[in-house]
Amino acid sequence: MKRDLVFLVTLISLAFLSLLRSGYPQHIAEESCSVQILVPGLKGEAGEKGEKGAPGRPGRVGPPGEKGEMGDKGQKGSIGRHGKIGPIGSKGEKGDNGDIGPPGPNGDPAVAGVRETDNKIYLLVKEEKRYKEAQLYCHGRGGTLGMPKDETANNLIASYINQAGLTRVFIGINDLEKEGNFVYSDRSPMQTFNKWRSGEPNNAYDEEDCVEMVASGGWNDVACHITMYFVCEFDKENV
Ligand code: GN1
Ligand code: CA
Ligand code: CA
Repeated sequence: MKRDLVFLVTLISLAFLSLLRSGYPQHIAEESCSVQILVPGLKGEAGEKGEKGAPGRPGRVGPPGEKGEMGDKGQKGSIGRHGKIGPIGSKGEKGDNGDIGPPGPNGDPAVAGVRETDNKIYLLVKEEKRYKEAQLYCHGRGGTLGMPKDETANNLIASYINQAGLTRVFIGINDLEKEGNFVYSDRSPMQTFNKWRSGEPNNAYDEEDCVEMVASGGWNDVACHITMYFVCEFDKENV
């Protein structure tokens, strides 16, 4: 087959060459045209063996081999980095009670116990205050400055301040609104009962509108701006 193709190509080439040699196609008719047919000769004898060729290209990658036997155990690696923090654990059981702590501090030293009657509580406050501040202190705790309205109440307050070793305290009586018109700090008017010391109230220096009780239980009008300890009074109903 291949040989037939070579033969045909040779034939066409020869015809083409003769055309070229004879010039333009119109001259073809004027010249004699001879076509030689080439026939392949007999196969020659085998040549000498050639030299060894250059090494061929690498072949394709072969299929994976069979798994080999397990090698020896490797050496232990170094310690890795810290891992991430894990989730919060569940709440543990309640622990045992701790030891008993040391005793706490003493109570307010300014408050020296209380005294009471059937319907009143009296509280001696050992903090020096002016009359107005003392009254505010008692009001802030739901009471008033002490208002002795009879012998019993007056005696109770007097013994209270004596037992505390005091000589004077503010009580809830004043003539702040009208000079000479003494009223209790609940604004109730002075009744027949009073414990004015002899010569009091004298409004000394024309500036005495508040009242103190001295250790004897007697009363004296004093300036409201001086400071001293005081007694508060509370109704048991309100406590
Ligand atoms: C006191 O300061 P003196 O002794 O004149 C007292 C007055 C009394 C008076 C009675 C701040 O006045 O209230 O009426 O004694 N003043 C004070 O003698 O305590
Ligand atoms: Ca006065
Ligand atoms: Ca006085």
